[in-house]
Amino acid sequence: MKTKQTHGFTLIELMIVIVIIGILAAMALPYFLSATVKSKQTEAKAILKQIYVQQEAYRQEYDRYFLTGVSMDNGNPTAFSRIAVDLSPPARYTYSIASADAGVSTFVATATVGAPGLDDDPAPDTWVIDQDGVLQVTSDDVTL
Ligand SMILES: [Ca+2]
Repeated sequence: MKTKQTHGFTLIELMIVIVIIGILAAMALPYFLSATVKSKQTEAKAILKQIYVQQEAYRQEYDRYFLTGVSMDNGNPTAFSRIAVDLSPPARYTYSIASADAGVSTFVATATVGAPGLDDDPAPDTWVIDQDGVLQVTSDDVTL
């Protein structure tokens, strides 16, 4: 004699699984978004470190740091080619170099992201590196 068996899941069981998956996805999404923003920040960190290394080389030769009043961005990717730092568009950040003493012994290179921030909010993301190679974030789009 054959008995009739039911296979598969009931609608209630499927609904419970869908709700659990939804809760897990909602919990993971903020971590995923901050991880993508952090990965986008690697552009600024890498180029600022490159600027620092090339500034030290420039200073060895000319006894001062390289300065220009021009920013390096997608519209002007070769503004820093004098110190062999070029931008390959599309870049997310705009880079500038300033000094408190006309480049004699100090400089600060700044990378600022354009609107609308890295994660599509209006928060800016700004990194700086100085003549001592100290790299810091002054406005972090991950936490803003
Ligand atoms: Ca943000």
